[in-house]
Amino acid sequence: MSITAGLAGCSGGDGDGGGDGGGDTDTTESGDGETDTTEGGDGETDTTESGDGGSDGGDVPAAVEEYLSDANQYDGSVTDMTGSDSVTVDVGAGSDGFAFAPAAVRVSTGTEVTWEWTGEGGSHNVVAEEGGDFESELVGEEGHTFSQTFEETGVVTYYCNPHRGVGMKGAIVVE
Ligand SMILES: [Cu+2]
Repeated sequence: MSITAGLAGCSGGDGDGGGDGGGDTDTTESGDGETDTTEGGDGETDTTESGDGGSDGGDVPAAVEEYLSDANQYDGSVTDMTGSDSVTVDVGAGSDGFAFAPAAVRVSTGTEVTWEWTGEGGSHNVVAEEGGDFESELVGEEGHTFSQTFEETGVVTYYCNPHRGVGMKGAIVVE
């Protein structure tokens, strides 16, 4: 019972409202039980909804959240690119060219990620911080590319060496 109540509380306003209603009509407790069963159905709907919400924001690994807290072009979400064989990340994005875009991407294992230089913001490189071991050339020309294929699940964080201090950082979530 207490576990169910806890879950209902987590699912938000709907759960609370249902709980209150049940409390008012305590006299017919068996009736409440049936109502609760119905609410369980609602709960499933809520679970689906919170799952969607999770993909948008709640699913961001803490390591990504923390690493990108001061990153340019990071809006708090991880761009879902799972299911794509190849994914492109711009190098030199944003108004000043000191950003990776998207700053955070979610990919499936075996995905080839290609960083593509925009030519903006001077010379950049792509250097693994944690979860990977790679370092690209330091170049500024538009159209330069650097690719890595990620075979293992986990979080890979990386940065541009010259612009790390101004927030040119990114992350890849491999799942
Ligand atoms: Cu840079």
